[in-house]
Order: sequence, then structure tokens, then C-alpha cells
Amino acid sequence: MKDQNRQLLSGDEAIALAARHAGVALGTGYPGTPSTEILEVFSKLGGVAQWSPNEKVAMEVAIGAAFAGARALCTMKHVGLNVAADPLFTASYTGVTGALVIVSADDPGMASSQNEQDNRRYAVAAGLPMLEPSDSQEAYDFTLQAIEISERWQIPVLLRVTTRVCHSYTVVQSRSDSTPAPEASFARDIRSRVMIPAYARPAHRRLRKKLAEIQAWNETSKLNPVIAGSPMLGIVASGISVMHAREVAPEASLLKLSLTHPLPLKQIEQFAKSVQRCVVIEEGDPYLVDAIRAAGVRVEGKAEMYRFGELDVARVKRILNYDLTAETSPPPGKPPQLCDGCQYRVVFEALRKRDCIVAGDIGCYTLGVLQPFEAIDSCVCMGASLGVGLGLRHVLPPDQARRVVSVIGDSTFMHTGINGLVEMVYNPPATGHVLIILDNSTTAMTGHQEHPGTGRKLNHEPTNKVTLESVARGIGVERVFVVEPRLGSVEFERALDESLASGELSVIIARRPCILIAKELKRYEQQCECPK
Ligand SMILES: Cc1ncc(C[n+]2csc(CCOP(=O)(O)OP(=O)(O)O)c2C)c(N)n1
Ligand code: SF4
Repeated sequence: MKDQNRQLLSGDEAIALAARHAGVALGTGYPGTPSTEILEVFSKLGGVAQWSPNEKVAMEVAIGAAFAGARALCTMKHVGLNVAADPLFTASYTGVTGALVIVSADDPGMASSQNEQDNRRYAVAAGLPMLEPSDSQEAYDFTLQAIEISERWQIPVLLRVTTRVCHSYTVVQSRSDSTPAPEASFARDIRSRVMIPAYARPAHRRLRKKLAEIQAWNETSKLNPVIAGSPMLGIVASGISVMHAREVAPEASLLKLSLTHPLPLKQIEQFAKSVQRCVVIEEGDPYLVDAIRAAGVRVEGKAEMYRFGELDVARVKRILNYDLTAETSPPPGKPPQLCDGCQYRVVFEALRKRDCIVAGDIGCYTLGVLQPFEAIDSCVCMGASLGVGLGLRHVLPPDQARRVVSVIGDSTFMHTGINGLVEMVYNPPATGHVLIILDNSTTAMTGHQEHPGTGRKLNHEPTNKVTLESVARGIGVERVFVVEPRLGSVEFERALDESLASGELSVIIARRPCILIAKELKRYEQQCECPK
């Protein structure tokens, strides 16, 4: 008979399922590979999930829910945690009344990101317990475990996953024995929740005490099992590296770390002493090895060359064999391209023709950097197109400054572009500035998610719409153009020429839905019975 509780799931799906089983009252986040599917699946399973305009807001909404005693989940990709770092660092002081699980989905190897930062460092810097699953079963189990730790110590917990764990499918046996979710109810606790210095100082001490308690608990918890093997070779690993290590050296003794902050250092020391050679296998930064060595425990790490990109079986074999010879790089694949018929093509052709200096941003449109356009001159992080464009305008000689344009997508504008627009109005460059918002009615890059400008919620049901032109005018830009970038139409080019020549502040909203969601948009419109 088929066991209904056994399913083949990705890590993302497993987190969503566990959150549902644990009665998580609210899931918040902002899309970003490889985390996006968590909230989408959580919503499909009947959970209440919502996209926020950015990760900082998502984190704050989740903190509010956890202050109210509910179980909350907040998801984002690794760079999202930079945006959410401000509330994160103080939420560890305030603590929570219910549970707060923060998923950081890291992207070693940068399959779909602008950097490969290792967010395990955030757990240390912000003072958060951190769990690192190595497959979907653990993604499920550790989500439940994170809720338990969060409720027991009243502290937010970081669930740190990586691309391979998020997107690989393994069997998950689900449980039905998790503790029932508490009802949300407000209990006043001013000293814990209001971080004026007088209350924050003791809060910091409380946090350190909690972490010391969690560390002591972690030393004997079942979360960091030793898999007995040869006394000649011991491996310490966490996350996906556990899988690679098992495959390369099945005979080795293995200390499999799961709660990787605060680390069970006594247990690690004991393990290291029990084997002749002890090697730490970890992807990304030397986080584990640095912490273990700082505690005076002698272990081997990996050579610097293995810090870059994902680990795999072949690379772990090389690490264990002290192999420092050059690695062969895989043959270059076909570079990605804007879709045929993409509405952005017209925009980039026009910018290139005018030799504009383009401060770009992150989204599908970043592909405008590649041939045949090569029409983007910078791309730093989400929302940076405005600030960078303004900086260029401020210092370049006027003949160059007048050619500077910032280009941003609609979702990215809602995310952190709005702040840049406020800066543009507040500190206008002498030559003015031109902002182009590419409004394709979706967050295309991460798989077509909704955002505040689409007028639809995460599950595509209608909601209030934040209109780009109202925002631009409301912030104080007088010259706002709304045009449709279409092949054969001069509308966009005319608005661009007028804006560049004016020497004033201009916003051009280039509005045309992404062709890949044309069908869905029609369906949503038909379903929507509300007045337009
Ligand atoms: C801080 C941060 N969060 C999330 C992401 C993932 N991400 C990159 S671009 C983007 C939004 C793209 O949407 P939009 O600006 O509308 O451009 P489109 O892809 O639709 O052209 C997202 C969510 C990221 N790179 N950085
Ligand atoms: S998905 Fe949409 S926005 Fe992205 S390149 Fe294709 S058509 Fe353009």
C-alpha cells in the first residue's frame, strides 16, 4: 500500500510542506532563485503567503507576526538577507514570542546571482542559531526543528540552504506529531520589543546567554551525528557537502553537523582527536574550519581554489587528495538572450544608437549587456541603477553626464528603486537625469511573480495596485512619460530624446507586458470581476 506520508520533494517543497504541517500562520518573502518556490508551494498547499516589495519589509512583517505569538516563515535568496540585515540584527535582540524561521537560500557558484556570498557568516554576526539541511528530508525536519528552537529560546532561527538542496528531489517522510501552533495574541512586553539603548543593552546580554545555552544543548543534541568509520580519516561536513563526502569516502568517519551556529565545539574536538586525519569539507567560505581552528582544534581545510563555485564529488576527491592542479572548466554553454520579440529589445537598440551611458539593474533586462546590444554599463545590486546613475551624472563632464540613463525593471523599482527616485528628486544633478522603468507587469527573471505594481497577490488574486506613474509624480517628478515600446513605433525614442535634451528630471515608463505571460494575464483579467 502506498504510504501517503512519503513523497519525492525538492528541498524548497519540503520546507513549504513542513511549514504547512507546523501551522505557520504567515509566509513572507521576496522572490529570488533558489528560494522562490518555497512560498509558491506553501500557498498552493493552503498556507497564507505573500510577496513583499523587498526582503526588509518581508522580514519586518514576519517579525510582527512572531511578536504576536504566531509561527512565521520568511524566505529569500542570499543577497536578500543583505537588504533585510537591518531588522535581522535587532530581531535577535528583541527575540520573538512565537516562532520565526528565516530561510536564506544561498547560491554557491552563482547559477543565478550577482555574487556567491556565504550567509553562514550572518548567523554569527547577527547572533542566530542556524540549521543546514543536506537533503529534502532534512529540509523538512529542520524546518520543524527550527520552529521548536525558535519557540523554546524565543529567538529567530536561520535555515540556511543552498541551490542543490533547494532544487534536488529526494524522498521525504512527513510527520503528523508537530506541536500545535499557538493562537496569535498580543502580550505587551515593552522592554523586550522597544530597542532604545536602555532596553537594548540587557537584550544583547540576554541574546548571548541564549546562544550559550543553545551551544551547550547542541553539544549533546542528536542533530550532529557521528557516522562511525575508519579511524584513519575523519570528515567534518554540513549541508550538501555531507552528500559529496559520503560518496567520495564512504569508509571515513563522518561528523555531520546540522546546527552549525553555535557550533558544538567540544564534540568536534573529541571527533578530531579520535581520527588520524581530520578534514573539514565545506562549500564556499572557510566558515567551519575558521571557527574550529579558532577553538584550538587541529583540522585540515580546503585550498583557496575550492572556495569558488559549488563543490561536487570530483572536487571533494581532489580536496582529500591534496590536488592543487588546475581544474578543467566546463565548455561554455550558449549565453542566455532576451527572448525573440521581447519588448526590451527596442529600448536597448535606442540606448545603443544614442551611445547612452547606462546604469543598469537586475532582471531579465540585464541581458541587454550582451550582444547584439551591449547597452548596459553597470549592474551592482537591486535598485542600484538610480544611485549609480546619479553619481555618474554628478561628476562626469556635462557632455558625458547628459548621456547617463538609469534603467530598472518594475519589480526592482518597487523593491529598492523607489528610494533612488527619492534621492533623484532630493539631490538632482545639474544636468537632470533620465530614469527608464521597464514595466512588463511581472517579475520575469525569477519565474514571473507578482509584485505591488501588478495589482495581484502571490496567488494571482486581485489586490490594490501601486501605480508607477502615481509614485513618480507623488515623489515629485514632473516629466513622466508612459509609452509602449514596440517595433515600428517611435513613441519610446521620442520620449527618450525629449528627456535627454531637457536637462531636467524625467521618468519614462516603458510599459508592455512580457510576451511569456500574455495568456496568463488574459486569464487573470477574465477571472477578475472587480471594476477596472
Ligand atoms: C536582493 C535581491 N533579491 C532578489 C533578487 C533576485 N532578483 C533578481 S532581479 C529580480 C527582479 C526582476 O524583476 P523586474 O525588475 O521586474 O525585471 P524583469 O525580470 O521582469 O525584467 C529578482 C527578484 C536579487 N538579485 N537580489
Ligand atoms: S521573459 Fe519576458 S521580459 Fe524576460 S526576456 Fe523574455 S520576453 Fe523579455
